[in-house]
Amino acid sequence: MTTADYSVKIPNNVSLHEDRRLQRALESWQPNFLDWWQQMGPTLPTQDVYLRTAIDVRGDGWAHFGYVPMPEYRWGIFLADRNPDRVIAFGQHKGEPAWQKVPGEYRAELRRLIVIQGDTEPASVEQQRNLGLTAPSLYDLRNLFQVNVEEGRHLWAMVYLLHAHFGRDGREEADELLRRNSGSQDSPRILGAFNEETPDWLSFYMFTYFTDRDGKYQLGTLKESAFDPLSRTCEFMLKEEAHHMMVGTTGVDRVVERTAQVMAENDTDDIASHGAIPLDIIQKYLNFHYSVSLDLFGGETSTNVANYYTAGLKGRWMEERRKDDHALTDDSILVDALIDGQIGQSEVAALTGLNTDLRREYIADCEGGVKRWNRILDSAGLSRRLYLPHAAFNRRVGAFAGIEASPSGALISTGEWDRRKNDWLPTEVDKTFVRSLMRPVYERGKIAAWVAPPRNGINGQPFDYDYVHLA
Ligand code: BYC
Repeated sequence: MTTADYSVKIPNNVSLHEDRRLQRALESWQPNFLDWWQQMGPTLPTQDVYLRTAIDVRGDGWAHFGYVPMPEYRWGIFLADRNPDRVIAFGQHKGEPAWQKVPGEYRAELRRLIVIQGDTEPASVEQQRNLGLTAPSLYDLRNLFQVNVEEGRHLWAMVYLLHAHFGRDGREEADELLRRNSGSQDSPRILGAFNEETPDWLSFYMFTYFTDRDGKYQLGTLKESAFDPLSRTCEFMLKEEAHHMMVGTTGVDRVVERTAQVMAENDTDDIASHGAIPLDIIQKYLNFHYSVSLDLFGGETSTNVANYYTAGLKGRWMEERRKDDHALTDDSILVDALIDGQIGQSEVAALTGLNTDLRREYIADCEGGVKRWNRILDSAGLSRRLYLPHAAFNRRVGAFAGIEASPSGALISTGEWDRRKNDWLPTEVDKTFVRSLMRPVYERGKIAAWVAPPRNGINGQPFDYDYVHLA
């Protein structure tokens, strides 16, 4: 079944009505979710928003556009089509049929992976809840809300798995996903980056570029999972994720474009007084979001990831395209490490280095963004360039958690870090300046002065379309 049934309380393409117990359990979670959305979701009141809703997982069905009052958005459960012949592609169960049920021996690990994934989704909605109050255009406002409702749906995706496959402890975990909150002292979100603030739109574009991109890569590895319902859920989530990538990539493009334009027009780097964001501040935001996102991949070496892989729970990015034995028991990999107190590399078993493997794929992808942004600077006739800081810079997880390094990768003392970190990471003054530019522009076809308009609208609509009707 691919078409979603929208005549029921919880739209779904998983024949929920055939399992009354599960249906009732999810229906009793639903009001808690809606309460959470009411309390922790977007704060700007709206009448309706031009949103995409999935009605079918195939063809164009997943991208059905129309005006929707936000509280009436139909969050549902959608899994990509099942391939009845699917076999496990890696690890010790390679070649066996994919699992439709959770094997008892892997229950705790699978639950942990699903909970960590699920925890990030509502966290990002919480982080972004006030951004509507300062949206630079109706187009951006609509994109923000699209990202928010889809993160809400991704939470539903994980909660469905917890309810359907993990019994009572799954239901308890689903409740906990609504209880933890981003930045909370008592019950914070699980991963570091999801407790940081997203207080302005430059942070939002950087977050959707760098942190959502971690989501793309992690979902890509879970899509390989031997546990077929997880794989099918992630496959569908990845389709929606592409829009979030677009928001980040073109968002940073547009900030850089406007900055470059104002720099070129005024022949100066010092453009704050002209109402645009100086390149130095853009670089500092990039340094911050990139480094906290690198932390999301876990340690350079990890026995957790080795066990996940061997068990078939979490694969590699593009597992099936890799030309090796998909077991990796005899292979090795060079990973970043501290060697005699110096930044270097060491050779470890390929299995324990799998977080590094994924992080490398991610870094190569991030380099694509920097190239784009530098092309924009180049076309404006400017010689300045943006760059990705070294992997050892500002790390709190993994091999470099205990040391300090400059963006170019020089090992430095804590004293030097304290003296120089304001040159590399956004300061309170930088953040206050960026916030001072964040005044809402809600008029059709208008845009704030610190960001260029997009090249294309949404779903073939023009930029000046009335994407959002405010309350
Ligand atoms: N913060 O063995 P290690 C997304 C913990 S984003 C705090 O190296 P492992 C999205 C770790 O849990 C994608 N703690 O880690 C984006 C472990 O704890 P225990 C989210 C951290 O397990 C934007 C200990 O440190 N999905 O979808 O190999 C908007 C030792 O670590 C952090 C996933 O992450 C951290 N950054 O790898 C919306 C996929 N890093 O076991 C959505 C599921 C590590 O000692 N998660 N720790 O208590 C995983 O695959 C893995 O758990 C991790 C960590 C990649 C997160």
